[in-house]
Amino acid sequence: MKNVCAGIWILLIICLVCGCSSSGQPVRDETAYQERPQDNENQIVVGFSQVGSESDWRNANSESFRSVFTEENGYYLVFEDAQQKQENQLKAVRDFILQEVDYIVLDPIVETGWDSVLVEAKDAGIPVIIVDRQVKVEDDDLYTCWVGSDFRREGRLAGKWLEKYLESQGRGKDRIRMVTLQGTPGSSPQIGRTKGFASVMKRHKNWEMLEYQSGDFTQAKGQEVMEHFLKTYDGIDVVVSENDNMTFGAVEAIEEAGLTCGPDGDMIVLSFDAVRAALQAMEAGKINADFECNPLLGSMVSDIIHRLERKETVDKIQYVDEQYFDSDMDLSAIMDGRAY
Ligand code: GZL
Repeated sequence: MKNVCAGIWILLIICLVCGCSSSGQPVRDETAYQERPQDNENQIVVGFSQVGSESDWRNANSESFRSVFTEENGYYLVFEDAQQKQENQLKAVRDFILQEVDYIVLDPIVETGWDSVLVEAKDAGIPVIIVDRQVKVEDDDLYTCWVGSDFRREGRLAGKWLEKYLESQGRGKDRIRMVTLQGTPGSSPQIGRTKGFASVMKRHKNWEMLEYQSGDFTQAKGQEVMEHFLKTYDGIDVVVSENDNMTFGAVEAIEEAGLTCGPDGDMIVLSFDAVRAALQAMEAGKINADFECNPLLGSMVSDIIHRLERKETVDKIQYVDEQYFDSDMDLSAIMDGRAY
């Protein structure tokens, strides 16, 4: 293993001298800075640039890395929370290069803007593994592989579920007025879920998408956007919300407006992620269906790194298994068996 002590100490001294911690700067996860081992030779040093901590999904995703990339498992994890700012991720990757980590793991907040920093990592001979969201780069050889969800499939599944549900309610030919709370603009889950659902919607002339607006995957923004939709449009039939935290905000706004949602409500709510709190909200009758996005990527990435350590090849694209849930299912049994 590359001895990263010198690089890290230089970086730490630079930080101390220039006082680089101010609001909006990358938030270092102090737990990642466990007592630095005298010698990293026996540890695989991994630099992980995480999007932020904007959602329940994100927290489960971060935990899946922290719980796998431990000293006991032979790793030294340098965890950087970018607070949903791409410039913080670019800085984090350059820090990792300075520290001469053995691997860089990047969850890119949006798909574009990564070419130059990935060229720098390649020139430094550091393999980059992309997780969760995807990058759009000129040369796909700039990263070793990608692990995550099929976001378009998630969107298609939501559209197909709605088709069946409306038919079952005798509303297959009704005029259906919809709104969509989108995720972070330009992120793979936003692009994929929007396009996937739209590929089903175009089969239905009676479905009308009144407006798309980004709630940036957060609960607060989701509530704000839903309040705007409720003020602007009468008779919304369906709310498509591209993650559970925006859904929690949307439900708040709907109920504060004196309306109801879910299987017995004024409007149908379709959500994405299927975190525990959302399944509990579904059990309480607030959400009709939730399309899972599996955050448990840590062990998959660790397996990839071990294969790379053994000089084995790895698949370029690796999807995680996912399903969906709706209010007709035995949700308490499902929740008992789930890690998040
Ligand atoms: C999807 C992930 C998204 C989740 C949101 O893989 O990137 O980001 O759907 C999270 O909850 O904020």
